[in-house]
Amino acid sequence: IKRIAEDVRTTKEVKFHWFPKKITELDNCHHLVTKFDPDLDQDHPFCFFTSSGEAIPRVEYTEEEIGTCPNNIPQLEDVSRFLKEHTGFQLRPVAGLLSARDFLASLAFRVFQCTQYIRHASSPMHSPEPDCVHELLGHVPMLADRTFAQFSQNIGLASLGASEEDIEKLSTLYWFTVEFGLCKQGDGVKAYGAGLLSSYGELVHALSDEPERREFDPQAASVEPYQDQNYQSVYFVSDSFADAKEKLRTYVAGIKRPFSVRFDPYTCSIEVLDNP
Ligand code: NLE
Ligand code: FE2
Repeated sequence: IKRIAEDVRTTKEVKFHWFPKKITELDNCHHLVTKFDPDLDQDHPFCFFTSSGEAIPRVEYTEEEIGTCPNNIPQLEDVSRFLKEHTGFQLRPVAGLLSARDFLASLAFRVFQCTQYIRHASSPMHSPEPDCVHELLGHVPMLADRTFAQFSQNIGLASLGASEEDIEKLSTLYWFTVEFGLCKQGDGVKAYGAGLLSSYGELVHALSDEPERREFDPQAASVEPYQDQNYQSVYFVSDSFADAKEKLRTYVAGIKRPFSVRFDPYTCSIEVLDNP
């Protein structure tokens, strides 16, 4: 195995998509697909991506916004510090929905790009777009679990330099696990997907008799059509996080890339290795 050149090309001149190799290069990974609708009475400027190391600016939420959550809305900076102590994941603020490639790339560095605005008080039970209720009630508790954190990072690592087609599959896989996954626990089935944990409406639906529930299979989940405006009609059920991680490993091994990647936790950077 030898290290390959900085511009990441193989000797056969196969080109592939640029990807960040250092955590600071995530500053180039904040391309928004949609922006939060600014007509929802926003007088605080929600911040965009900040360079690594900078504290996440605090937001003063209005009384109506605080009323959507009980008591208070935690600040991303405080939550990020907590998470970093537990699994090394940290949060970065982002102003809307990111491109799948950019979002997944950040996971490779254990960075979770997180919205800071809150859904409108008139629809607390479900929001089609991510907001801080979704991030804080849905993603953050899960990212504090070691196995789950590793699972999330592994999806990110698999996405680096991947083809458009594989990015689409990996983000669909992410959708049916990290966002809308179910998992067996004892004799029951529980939700672990963030989109369920932050939406009381969909949580009840997911565990009712209405939708179809299938055993988790990454190959199938990566091509299953999904619903991003309404409740899902299909959910995938994992045996355990460890089992999901194992299945993901097999799936990822089947993705063709002319190189392999390894995360170096000492430098928070990606080592790119030529395939033997
Ligand atoms: N539907 C979720 C919620 O209401 O919190 C958000 C999903 C974001 C992908
Ligand atoms: Fe999410």
